[in-house]
Amino acid sequence: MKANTTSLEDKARKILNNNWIGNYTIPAKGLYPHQWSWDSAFIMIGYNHYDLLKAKKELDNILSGQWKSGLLPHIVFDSDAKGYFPDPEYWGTRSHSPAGKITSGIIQPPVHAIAALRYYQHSKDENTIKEWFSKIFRFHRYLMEKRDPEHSGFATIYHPWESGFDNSPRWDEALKRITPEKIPDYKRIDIEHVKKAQERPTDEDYDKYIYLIEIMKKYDYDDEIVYQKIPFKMKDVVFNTILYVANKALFELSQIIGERTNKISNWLVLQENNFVKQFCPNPQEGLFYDYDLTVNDFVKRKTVAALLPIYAGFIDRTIIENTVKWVDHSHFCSSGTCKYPVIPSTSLGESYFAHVTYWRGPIWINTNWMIYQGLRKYNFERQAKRLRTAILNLVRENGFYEYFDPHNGTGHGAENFSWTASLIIDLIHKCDMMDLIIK
Ligand code: 9WN
Repeated sequence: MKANTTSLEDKARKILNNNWIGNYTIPAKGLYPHQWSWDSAFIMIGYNHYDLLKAKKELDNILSGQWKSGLLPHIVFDSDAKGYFPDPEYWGTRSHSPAGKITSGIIQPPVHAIAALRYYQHSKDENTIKEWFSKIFRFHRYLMEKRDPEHSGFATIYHPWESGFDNSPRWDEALKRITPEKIPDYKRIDIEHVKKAQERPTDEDYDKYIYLIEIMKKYDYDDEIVYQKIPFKMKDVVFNTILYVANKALFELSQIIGERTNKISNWLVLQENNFVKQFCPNPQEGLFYDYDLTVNDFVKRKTVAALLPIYAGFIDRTIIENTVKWVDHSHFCSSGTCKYPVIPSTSLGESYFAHVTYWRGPIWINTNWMIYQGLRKYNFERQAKRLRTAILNLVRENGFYEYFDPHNGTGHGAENFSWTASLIIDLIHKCDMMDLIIK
């Protein structure tokens, strides 16, 4: 049966319109009243299909929060909006934030170059790409240099929030080793905005999140010192998969505007040479793992992150065939107890799987959007088609939620979530522009 995609797209556009607040789009009303970094890039990918002015403003605004060092903060705060903790003043970033802006002091995965290239493919607007290029380049240089003193080719994250997968089981062992010393009194607001507190991270998680920020504040976000002092130091496999795809996109942008590109080409070669060694201890298993620098070991957790390098598109097909066996596995919802064959954030077969708890089990649309594209890059057409149809059905039948229970598809977290809406628009259009660049 042919899906009725028109009305789904109308609904998605309406959500984006309602979350648009003048210069950018909030992720969702209530829970997230500011602008988030990787959200803005995902959101822009939806706008690229029908409103290029909004797409441009979205990226302009997130880039306006960039620090001198090149760091692109994970939140650019709306000074009028109340009701989110940690609030703008908590971060102590006034001396780093550009004039007139207040930002957080940590990063998120660098989806921006990918979104900017899509913008160009739709608009052919070279002038805007010229404006953006140097900013995005400075962010990538910050990641490839300041966040990689080991010259591995991969950025290190200092905080679970930097991964965008906040309370994923991938971070459990590392967080277990951390005992927060002095942390300020604070009040969580997030749990007031969801059906059940169980949908969000625990208070113990939050104490650790705050403790890690306290350390960064203490050293005034100085990368060299933070690198020495911070007890959470991860080569995050998803962050670095995205960084690779984004470096590819940045290279394309440089060609469009005639910039010199040696640095970017060198980054790509380094990443291609080292990726499997860094993240895949057993190519026969086909799973990719984060690497914890504090203990020098892989974090062997079966989550969607372990499948995500398919999105990079350059890894040997022989390894990726093993990865795709997991996409076809009942523990990742291809069959069995799940209503929709959409990949959950954690394998159903693991003790740490939790069906409605944020990044510990529920389905997220952005991860599936990346895997869909990865499947297409390798011509796994059957799996790609099945996944795309199932994602569209899941959202059509359950609403544009932040995340979904993999067993029955019910929505959880924030309702009318922006990146769910924007990526559904992109999926309706079959992510067609992406295929032009990444082979
Ligand atoms: C902390 C905005 C963000 C997403 C993250 C998601 C969640 C924030 C929070 O919301 O994180 O940054 O308060 O839980 O985990 O991926 O960017 O949508």
